[in-house]
Amino acid sequence: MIVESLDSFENYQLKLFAMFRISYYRSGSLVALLFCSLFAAGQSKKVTAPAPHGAVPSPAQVKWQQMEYYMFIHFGPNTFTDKEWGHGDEDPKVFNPTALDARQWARTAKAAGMKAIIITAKHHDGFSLWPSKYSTHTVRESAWKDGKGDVLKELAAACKEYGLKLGMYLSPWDRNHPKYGTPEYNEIFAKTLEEVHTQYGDVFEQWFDGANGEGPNGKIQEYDWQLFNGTVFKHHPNAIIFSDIGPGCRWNGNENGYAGETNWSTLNTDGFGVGTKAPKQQVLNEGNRNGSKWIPAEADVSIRPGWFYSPSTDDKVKSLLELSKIYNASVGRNANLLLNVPVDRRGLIHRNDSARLMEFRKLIDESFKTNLALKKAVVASKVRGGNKTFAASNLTDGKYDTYWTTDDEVKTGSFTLDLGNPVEINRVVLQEYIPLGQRVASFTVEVWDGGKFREVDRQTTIGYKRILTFPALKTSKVRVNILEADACPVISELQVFRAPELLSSPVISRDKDGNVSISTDNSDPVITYTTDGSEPTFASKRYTQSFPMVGTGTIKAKSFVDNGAKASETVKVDFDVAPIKWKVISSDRGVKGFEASKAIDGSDKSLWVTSWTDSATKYPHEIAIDLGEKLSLNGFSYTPRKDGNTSGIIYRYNFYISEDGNKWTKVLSNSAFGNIKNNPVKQEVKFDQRYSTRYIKLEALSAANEQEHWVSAGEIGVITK
Ligand code: FUL
Ligand code: CA
Repeated sequence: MIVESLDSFENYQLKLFAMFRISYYRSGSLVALLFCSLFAAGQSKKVTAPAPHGAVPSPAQVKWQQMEYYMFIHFGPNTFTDKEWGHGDEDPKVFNPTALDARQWARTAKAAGMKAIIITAKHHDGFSLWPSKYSTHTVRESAWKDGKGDVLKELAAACKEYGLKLGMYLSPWDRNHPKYGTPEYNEIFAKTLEEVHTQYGDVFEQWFDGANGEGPNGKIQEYDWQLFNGTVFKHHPNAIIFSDIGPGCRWNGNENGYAGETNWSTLNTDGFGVGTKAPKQQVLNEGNRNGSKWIPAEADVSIRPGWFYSPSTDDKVKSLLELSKIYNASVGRNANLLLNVPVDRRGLIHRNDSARLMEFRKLIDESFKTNLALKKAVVASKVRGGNKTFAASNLTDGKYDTYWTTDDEVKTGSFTLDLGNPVEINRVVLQEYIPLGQRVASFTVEVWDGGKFREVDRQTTIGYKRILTFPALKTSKVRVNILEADACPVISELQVFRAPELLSSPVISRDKDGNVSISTDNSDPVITYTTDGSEPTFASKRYTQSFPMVGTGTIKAKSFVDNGAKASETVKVDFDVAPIKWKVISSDRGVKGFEASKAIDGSDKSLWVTSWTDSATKYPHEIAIDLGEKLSLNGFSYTPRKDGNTSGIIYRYNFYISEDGNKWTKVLSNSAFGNIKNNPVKQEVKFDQRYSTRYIKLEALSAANEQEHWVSAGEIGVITK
């Protein structure tokens, strides 16, 4: 007989009691005795909680996980020089915010629903946002406040005022420090850390960047992680240390905010290190099932295309839909979300970012405001020891610390939530009780369609929090089946919600001939658009078929359904001249299917790739283009492949112009696309001056993946605006 939940377990005992009473009357004292001992056993049996399974989090890691969402701030000389990776040779005087207000940052983070701020106290350029004794490249040498300012001090005070925790990003890679690349530098870096961990109060997280390149003297540093971690722990024993491999939390393996659909909080670190010695990106993204250490994932992503502020990205702040997808794929996949909001040249968070953050907060609040499962009846196939402490009702009591679980040897099971009358839902949230470890490896969610249960999702891991999203449906019952677990499942919560649904925005594209198409995945939409920069409304021009836009221009489009009652967010695309008359004239033509012409066909999905099998082909690789007419160029763009593969992505390059395609003038020498490997977004490079030219040439000098000898490009374009 299966015991259906605790309630029915109690019924079962009553039934037994009744049964035995009858038997007692029939066959006398023997049965009565038997019954008494059975009943007594059922009553007095002490059912203990499951033992922890595998690696488990420290109490500090549990608290950290419950923070879920906090702010990253990238700020420094790059903010003023429009770079992603500064060289460390910039004049510190460039750092000169005109209206810096750390209270505005903290106020914004708080209002956004975030729990903390992590600041780039020192990025790869070595510039320190505090007057460090161990560097001459700091706020002290800057023009800001006549060298008397201290950004960390102002931020620490602001965080305290707004009840936010403070975290420190410090890059061990230092392109400024003269001692970088010598053993002495490790001591210097440890002293630097010491300043940050002794002068600004509590630090909840220390963020160690894994990037490790050359210093000013061309040498690469061997980092002393034991010394660095030891320094942090000496002053803040409960700090969570982030790096590729923890020990507190791990890099998520990408910079787009998406944790693995399978995401174990455990990781095997033996034999691994940070940077080039890190586990494969997929392993960082998914963790290791039954890994030896508890090192949960943190998903870091920027609200803009780059990590640092640039005026050119003021209109490229991620949409609400993009942010909500990121949230569901990070917090909703057992990772914490570290969302970067770059501070601008005034020293303030730009209104476009803060406005979006407020919309996002509102969406999250509305999505998870009403837990429709709260206090609703839930029945489980099995309950540990039949004991009330572990009853299925714990799944819907709204408390993380109470959970449903089964007997040790029972590793599968199901529980069914009864919502009463059918209600509309589109989110299911599940939480494992992580102080006892992560256990579930496979599960399904089903809904009652009136006649039978229908599967709506099938997934692998749950972890601290799993958010499942699906199109709204009406149901009265939700059943979760745990199909596989490494130990008896221990589930804290089952919650269901009806979140607001956002209409997805249209996608605007243009082909080589300059024809613009707009598409959407919404059913039965009306798409309207404008070409004069104005906001499209339901009454704007309707999109029915593709139309030409061969020169520079801006298109804004929007989808509508329900006769205009519901609208998507607006999408905006700026086009430069279309590559109609362009031709590749270089000899390095790529391999079959990946010809150089694919880099100028208007689509960043088709690729130019040079031979990756023929090791005789080596850098440099070039693409020379005849623009078909003389154009006044302000810069060029390089769109790396976007298929998730970083193979052949260019890092260093020269750029040339020519009147005739024979004699070339180098206008950019040994330049680099900073951070392109981890964040492969479109690179827009501006020249120092305008050049009028008919021919251009991009000469790739090295790949983002050092060992590769080939090159790839999604698209190459020019900037004439
Ligand atoms: C990377 C860095 O190289 C980027 O510039 C950025 O700081 C990102 C968060 O981490 O490793
Ligand atoms: Ca609970």
